[in-house]
Amino acid sequence: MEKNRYGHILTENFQEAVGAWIKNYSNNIAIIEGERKITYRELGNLIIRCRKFFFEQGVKKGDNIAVHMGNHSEFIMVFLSLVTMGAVPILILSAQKKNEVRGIVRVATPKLYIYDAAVSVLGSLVAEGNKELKGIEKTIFTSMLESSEVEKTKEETYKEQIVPEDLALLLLSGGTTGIPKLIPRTHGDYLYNVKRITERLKLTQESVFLSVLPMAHNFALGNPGILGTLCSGGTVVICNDIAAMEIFSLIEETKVTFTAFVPSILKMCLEYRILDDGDDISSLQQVLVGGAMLPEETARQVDLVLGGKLIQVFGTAEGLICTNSMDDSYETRVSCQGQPISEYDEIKIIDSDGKEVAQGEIGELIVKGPYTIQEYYRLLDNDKYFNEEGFYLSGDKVRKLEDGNLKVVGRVKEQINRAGEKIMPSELEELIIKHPDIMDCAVIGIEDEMLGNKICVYAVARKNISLLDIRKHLEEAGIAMFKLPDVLRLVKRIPVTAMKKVDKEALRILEKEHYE
Ligand code: J2J
Repeated sequence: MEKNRYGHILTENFQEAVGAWIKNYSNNIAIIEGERKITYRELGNLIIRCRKFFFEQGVKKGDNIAVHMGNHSEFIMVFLSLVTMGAVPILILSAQKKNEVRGIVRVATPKLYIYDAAVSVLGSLVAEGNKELKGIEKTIFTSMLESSEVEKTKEETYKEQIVPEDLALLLLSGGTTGIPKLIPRTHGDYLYNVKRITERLKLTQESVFLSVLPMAHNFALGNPGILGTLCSGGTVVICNDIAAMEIFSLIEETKVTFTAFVPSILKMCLEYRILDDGDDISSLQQVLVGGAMLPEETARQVDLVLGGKLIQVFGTAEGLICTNSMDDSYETRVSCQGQPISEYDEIKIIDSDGKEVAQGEIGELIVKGPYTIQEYYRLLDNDKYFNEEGFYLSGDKVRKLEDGNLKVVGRVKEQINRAGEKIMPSELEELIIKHPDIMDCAVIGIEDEMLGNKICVYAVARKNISLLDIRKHLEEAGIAMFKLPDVLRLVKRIPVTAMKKVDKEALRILEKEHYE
């Protein structure tokens, strides 16, 4: 049913699409990595070579292939080779470790595991004689791709027909607990998603994208990221060292026009730039920021300090993407995450009984649409995440503003219930970060027999600061008494996930292990 409904817009597949990019932009530079510049024509040849190698390894259409690599041009070759032959890459973040890999392998039973020098997880799993790895026939270290003898096979002999409904890739869910869930994205839906956000952000052949975030993540890969840049004939510049100095020098050297950050990386860049504005970053037009709550205080600095326009992206690997538009006013861009990229995205904001909330009220965002999944891959308890009508329950609390833009206020599960009063951590975090002695903070609810939840602030401070100081600061900001924090924990740093998002689950565990 649903396939038919969106059939008229989900028309593409990677085999034809990538072929067209290479043909249309053959002399443009597709990738810059250090001193190396790769044209689209060269990229095309590298993909053919890589595909032949995979074919010789017995890879066929429909095979799952674990890809566990850092930010290097080989990642792009491997990804494009696999999807153009109909094989299905499982994109594992390089920072993911044994436990996660083991869980993913168990569910997806990949035929090959491809890894590079940035990860060495499999080596240690093999050494342990791990049962879960029995399903994997082969492991491939990326240097094998370069040195292989692959000239014999004729490309045409294994060109399988691919249709838009075919599975193209498996992304990992952004959850911070346990084993990530696998997100099945099809050729048609993923390319539609890439195309819509590329149009929204008006990318062209002149676009130069600095890829800082892990390429295996949906944001850097396809929103618009690497694939949006390549489908526009632009250039992807690879950054494999997440350090502000490296980021700014690459922007100057390669005249980067846009990049994508999570808030923690943005903050690092802002702090650096305020101290050292030596690099010429005048080419920068757009700074995309998403993945986690961005305090307005930080958002307001972007245009001023970095010169490019802040574009907020509220995205999910499950599908739905909302983002600001280039023509949105400054006030809009700093205060919300804009609108869905497709007019076919059906969004509802519901209360805890599942009823839609009144305009302007906060509720949980649920969504159905042409590029949003209706089930996770091989998951038994899919019912937990989708309703009977096929809506994906995002677990995010949002508010629809009067102009139709969406504003994310936090995760449903993060809401603190203190003696019946409901508090969203983001409201406190936004205010606490304005305190001159606070460098970073995260608020969580901790269990309390009397109150249900207590409000606990984790903070990185410039100097010794007390709970009383924080409460005073919040009172001066005019906040309700019941929202004043009960506990302050000063820490050296706030823990982050493999995607460098604040890891509240890690804070909850820390709280249990250290303070209970
Ligand atoms: C607050 N929370 C946000 C935002 C995502 C582009 C950008 C991000 C992702 C991503 C992505 C947020 N403000 N601006 O895939 O293509 C939180 C929400 C959401 C979850 C999804 C993309 N943007 N989030 O972050 O699948 O809680 O995708 O449900 O990793 O991140 O995480 P993930």
